Amino acid sequence: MSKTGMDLTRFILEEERKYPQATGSLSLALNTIASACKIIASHVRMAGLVDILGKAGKTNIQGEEVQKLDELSNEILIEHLSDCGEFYALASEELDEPIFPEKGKNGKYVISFDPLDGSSNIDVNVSIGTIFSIHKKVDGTVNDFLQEGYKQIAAGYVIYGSSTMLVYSTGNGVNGFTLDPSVGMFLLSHPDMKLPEKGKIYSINEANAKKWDINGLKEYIETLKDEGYTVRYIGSMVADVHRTLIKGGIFAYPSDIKNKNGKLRLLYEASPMAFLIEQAGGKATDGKQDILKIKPTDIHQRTPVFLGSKKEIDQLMEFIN
Ligand code: AHM
Ligand code: MG
Repeated sequence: MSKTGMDLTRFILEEERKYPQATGSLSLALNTIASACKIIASHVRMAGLVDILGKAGKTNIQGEEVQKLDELSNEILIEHLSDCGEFYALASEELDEPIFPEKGKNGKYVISFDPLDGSSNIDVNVSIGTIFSIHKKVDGTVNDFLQEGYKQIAAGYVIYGSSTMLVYSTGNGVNGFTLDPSVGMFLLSHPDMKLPEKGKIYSINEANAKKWDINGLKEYIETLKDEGYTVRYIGSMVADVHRTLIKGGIFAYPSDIKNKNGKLRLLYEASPMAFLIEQAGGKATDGKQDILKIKPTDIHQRTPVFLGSKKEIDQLMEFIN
């Protein structure tokens, strides 16, 4: 029977039933993320009214302090994830150090997240998103976060676009759910997402081309042009990766002479997206090795990112290595 239309909570429970030893911890964790992101989505929908209702740092017409949307999203996630008791520790792009919530003392998992990625796009009404990555707690120290991406228990993102979608994987394929705003439920709209073997789009900030320091990268991009590819670059990783997941092709944020490790963060941007792309049949590399094999040394470390359809990534590797 097709599961299309099934609501996320039921889908998560049905997945859990496949594992008789499951305790329900991961299901609660995933449902908590979904709930927090629904609240973030409702704030994102109001973003255009900020000038009317009050600007960040000022008070709104109710006399309340208006927060920046990325800070607000961070607080919403911290509050929900801390309260659910399943997370021993939380690491956020917005925080220098991880948080160890009181209620998560017995939690089995740690989570890294980017609460509102691409937030420079808010002012122009372009899609933004939340990205998350879950690992098992191993020793209760910062090492819990410094595990390779292939050890992720679950990873996903929520895109706040023309509709709000939650896309996630627990290592058993990738499924996408669209928020039905009339009932406030995420419904399965994109079951078992798979990238095409080859796409027609490349996505890279080509304005940086003169600074790229990777031999062969410019030639590779020129070859794609000769082969009839088109370019799409939103500048919002969630949106660019979401399109790549559906239409294939390549998304890249390489290193350059100024940013030796690129711009994107390994733990809560590159690694969860690489997990999803690989689960959907694509590939993800830093140009030398599989992103999921990188052993992190720092919570906020950066990495070059190349991800997408097999054909494009294989061809890229021939050019740059
Ligand atoms: P942010 O976490 O500060 O929002 O920055 C990350 C964003 C990504 O969403 C996007 O892929 C990238 O920055 C775009 O960078 P650029 O404007 O340099 O092309
Ligand atoms: Mg970000």
